[in-house]
Amino acid sequence: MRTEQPRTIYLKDYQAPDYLIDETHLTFELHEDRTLVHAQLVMRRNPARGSGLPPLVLDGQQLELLSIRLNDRELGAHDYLLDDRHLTLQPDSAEFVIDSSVCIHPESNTALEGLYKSGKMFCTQCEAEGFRKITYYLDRPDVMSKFTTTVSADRQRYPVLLSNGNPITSGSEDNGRHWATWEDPFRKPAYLFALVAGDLWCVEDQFTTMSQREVALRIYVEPENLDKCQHAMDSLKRAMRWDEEAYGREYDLDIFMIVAVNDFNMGAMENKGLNIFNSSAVLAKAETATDAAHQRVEAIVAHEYFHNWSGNRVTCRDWFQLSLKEGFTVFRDAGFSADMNSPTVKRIEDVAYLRTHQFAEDAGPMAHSVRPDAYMEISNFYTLTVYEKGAEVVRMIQTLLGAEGFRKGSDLYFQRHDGQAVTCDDFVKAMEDANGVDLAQFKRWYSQAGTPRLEVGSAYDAEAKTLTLTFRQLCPPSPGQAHKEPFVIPVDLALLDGQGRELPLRLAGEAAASGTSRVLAVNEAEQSFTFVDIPEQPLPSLLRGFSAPVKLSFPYSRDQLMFLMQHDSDGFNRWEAGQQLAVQVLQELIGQRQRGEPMVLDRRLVAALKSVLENDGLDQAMVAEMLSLPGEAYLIEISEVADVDAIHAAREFARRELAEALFEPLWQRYQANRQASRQSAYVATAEHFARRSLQNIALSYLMLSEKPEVLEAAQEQYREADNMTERLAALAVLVNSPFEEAKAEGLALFADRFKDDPLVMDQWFSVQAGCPLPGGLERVRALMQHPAFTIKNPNKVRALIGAFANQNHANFHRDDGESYRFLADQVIMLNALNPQIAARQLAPLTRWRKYDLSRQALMKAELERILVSGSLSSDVYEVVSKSLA
Ligand code: 0A1
Ligand code: ZN
Repeated sequence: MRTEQPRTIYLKDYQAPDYLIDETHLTFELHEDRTLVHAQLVMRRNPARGSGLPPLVLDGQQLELLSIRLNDRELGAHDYLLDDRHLTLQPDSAEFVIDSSVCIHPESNTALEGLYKSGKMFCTQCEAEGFRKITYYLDRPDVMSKFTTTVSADRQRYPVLLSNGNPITSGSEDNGRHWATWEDPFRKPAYLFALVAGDLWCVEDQFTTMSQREVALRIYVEPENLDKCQHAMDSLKRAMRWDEEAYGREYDLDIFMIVAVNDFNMGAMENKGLNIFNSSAVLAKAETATDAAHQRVEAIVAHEYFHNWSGNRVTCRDWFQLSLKEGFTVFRDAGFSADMNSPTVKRIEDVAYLRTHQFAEDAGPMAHSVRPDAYMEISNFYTLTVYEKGAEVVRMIQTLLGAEGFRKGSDLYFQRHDGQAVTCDDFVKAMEDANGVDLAQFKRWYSQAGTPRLEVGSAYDAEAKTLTLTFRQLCPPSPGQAHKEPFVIPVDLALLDGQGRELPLRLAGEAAASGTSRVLAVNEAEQSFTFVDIPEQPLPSLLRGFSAPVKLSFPYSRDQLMFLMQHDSDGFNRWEAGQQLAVQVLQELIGQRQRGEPMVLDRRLVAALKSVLENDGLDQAMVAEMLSLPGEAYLIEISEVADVDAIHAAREFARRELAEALFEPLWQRYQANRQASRQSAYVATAEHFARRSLQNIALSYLMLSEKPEVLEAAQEQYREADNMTERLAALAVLVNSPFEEAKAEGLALFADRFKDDPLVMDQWFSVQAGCPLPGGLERVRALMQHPAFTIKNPNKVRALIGAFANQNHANFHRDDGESYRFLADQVIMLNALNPQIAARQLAPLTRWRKYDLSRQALMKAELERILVSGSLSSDVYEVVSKSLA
């Protein structure tokens, strides 16, 4: 916490460290009321920085210094400078050893950064700058050191003592305490350090690597969760095999451990050999976790595992390079999930998420490039832009180079930079060198923020049999970047004839046609491409698979979109055509509503979804995706000024009309799938996910009919389901329905059954927080008093406050501003407890420019109130001040 304004750190100021730390020897004495940390650092002058001996400036925060030695000399207060962020001393030789002892207080650490307690266990979170809350250190990712760690604690309370690397020795003391020493043979930055101590049980397995080494796999949990680890373990083994096959990456230690903790700011953390997970990202079994949760566990387990190469073996030089590891690793985990499930469905989900949330970030006051060039608080830059857009940038490189060229590039990258801390430029350079290409212009994706718009026009010349596509790209200004240079935009496309067949593609000037789909690299502000030998006016299928993170516009008519929905050979674009059709129809309804006219649904949307529902040849997951109307958040994102009430009313109206018109086919699909669910036990496979997702979306439409047979079906599904996917979906439709009695009964039964399972109670909170019926704020306030709620647990905050502010648009944007006031109150409270979570919960208020003037004023007033509310963390200060600027 601070009163002065936080400093801005700039990429252009980067300098290599003055000193290096070759070895780090840590000893932790864990006690209930304090922890003693002794650190021995074997250091030397960085030869790359010249020969003099500048002062050594160690990072350290919230540490009580007990003693410090330089070589064998105990230093007194006059030998060093100490402030609340640094300890500065003067080395007298190029090689030296520092010994420090500090006292810290994990037992009262509510920020969950550094060493803290989650329930009864000790654990750490050091990325990005948490290690400086553990000991005095050069806490920056380009300082890599070999760590040995000894942990000592009470044997009864903390029978399990873990750290990175391999266990070396352990022993007991007479006083009821015991200790263990771990050694990590790989040099690593401090942000990858981890320690865990607790009464943990583990599920064990083994993996044989591609060079036949045996690796012990362990997932540590509290005893009540032992039965929820199998899915994560299976996912881990699949991920290890996949990384060998897809990237040639083998695991490198003899043991790989995952620990589940209940209190965690993010999803999980890739600490070397000792991944620490938010329990929500590792625990899953049919009865307590939905299909979506199972898929999230599979993806996050893989993500953290993949970091062992993209992040740990090759790490970041500085935090501006965060996307080097995060964008690449998200890209890698997406490839894995695509291969394990349905690639098209995975792509649809990722794109829907990106367009709704990352595009909004890119258009807001916190917009930044994939490689930012300035920050106040690095924790604020674990963003959708760095992660999700960063992954899109890597994906575009692959699209431009082809799968083989990309693999050559990644092989070169890992080989060239193993053991180093490098930059996004180094990554791109490896791609260039392995393929003999120049990606200089492409690199603007790393430095320019904002979402480019790509406007495409087409002109068919029937006489010359040519089709000319004209591309115009423009990227709106973003904070600090008024003008943007043209991007390289890979546009994957095909041209479809009247039967929906792909035409052979030959560009003017080319000797012969090659293939029926191809990638054009659009790299100028305005540019045309002419295809020859085109026998009839074709319909272009553009940006297939969403080949670039841009806002595409092409003047498709609704009939053309319906044609693409049926015929496009690119599955993603079939879905996309349906979404665009729905957007057009919904925007028309929104307009009618705003003008006070009766809303009239374009029946073409009904016809289109009817044929989707009746198409037995379509993958059920695709049917479910195509039935899902664009979400309110997406409709808000694409509005100039978002009229939340009209958006909500129009979408609900469309859903009701569709439910009525399509009742029969929905009911058939529902019953067939529910029947199949009844007949087979739960399995977490793509086919079963697909079946249940169609079943549940059908139920949510059917329920709008308010017919007694549907209510009965929902209640039956709720009571009889053997899995959380069906049970929660049934609860959600009850909660969102007018059947007060059924709703109250469902909620009470659920809470009673799952009151002791915090992750299930999170889902119970979320379903209610997201309910758009009037009175949402009052319901959320009441739920905050529920015994299962605590503001100190980030999952609870996200489940209740986050779900309300981010998903319940109708209630969050009520016109008296009371929900804004509520959110600001929570942010002020969280600021003192957990700044990272406080800053994240703020996001919906920062989007004030999207709304009408009256709401803008109300939202800004709350931001201003936060700004003057007292000692703000750098996390909250940065977000509030930038969003008011
Ligand atoms: N590197 C982790 C994410 C992570 C980042 C910061 C954290 O604490 C502030 C925790 C986790 C990942 O990408 O999975
Ligand atoms: Zn990551």
